[in-house]
Amino acid sequence: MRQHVLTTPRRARGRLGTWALLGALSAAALTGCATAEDLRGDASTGWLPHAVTENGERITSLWIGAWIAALAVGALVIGLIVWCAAAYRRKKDDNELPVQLRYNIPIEILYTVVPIFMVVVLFAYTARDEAVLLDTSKEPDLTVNVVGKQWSWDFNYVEDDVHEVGTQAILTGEPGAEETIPTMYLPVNERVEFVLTARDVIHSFWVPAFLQKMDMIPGRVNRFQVTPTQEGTFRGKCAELCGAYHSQMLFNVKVVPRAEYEAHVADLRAAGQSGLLNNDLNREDLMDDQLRNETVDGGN
Ligand SMILES: [Cu+2]
Repeated sequence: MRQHVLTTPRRARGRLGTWALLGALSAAALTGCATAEDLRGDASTGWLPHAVTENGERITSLWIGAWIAALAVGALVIGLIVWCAAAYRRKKDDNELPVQLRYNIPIEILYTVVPIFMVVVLFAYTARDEAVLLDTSKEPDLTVNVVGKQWSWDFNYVEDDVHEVGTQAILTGEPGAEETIPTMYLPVNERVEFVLTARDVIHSFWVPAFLQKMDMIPGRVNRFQVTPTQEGTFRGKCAELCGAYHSQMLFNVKVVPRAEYEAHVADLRAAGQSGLLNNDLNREDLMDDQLRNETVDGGN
């Protein structure tokens, strides 16, 4: 009894410590994902981040609809399995094999038609939304050519004819490291077209708060348009494993009033960042040049 009294508090303390550690770990994990505005989703968004673009509502309802359909099908299937196992379980006096059935045409038709119907429904909703999300037929208010490179981002503001060269984030955990991450400025409530290209390998342009991402493929041009509707600073990252420092391929997006955007463009121009960066910086071209030079040298 005495021993019990002695050991209980220690065990309780140990458990408390475990919970505190778990709490601290999950807090660290969660704050790592959250954006500056804390857009963390809840039940109303199906735990997606709260959207900050015009497309957000459409994407969120596609997501929630897909989950409702998946959960309903899951509940039905698991329910049938449990019911089947319970209702047809081996009874006390069952000593023989049950009647063996096969080639039940109605059931075979049912389990062929129902999955096809499910795929058609999911496909139809996805196609309907994708047609809108990937529509680039409207004239954008501004165009930003985002160039992915190992392991950072270049931004070409096409209409304003200025650019920004990003350098890789060195995340030390020290204050000030965040400021070294390239930042894209976008005017609020204006339609922007992202023209996505890559200098070396495949990257993926992802602003989690926009709920959209798209691959950046060397030698190809991908594009999509969004209209940010909420001011703030949002995080961007590469979503395609692209080498050793993929995790530090980060950027920020600042959605600001038009005047602030124009001030930023003026700052870039004042810093001598006029004109657009071109494809000469692409590694493929550099490699081609090197190869050509070597061939020429070899011939001499
Ligand atoms: Cu990348």
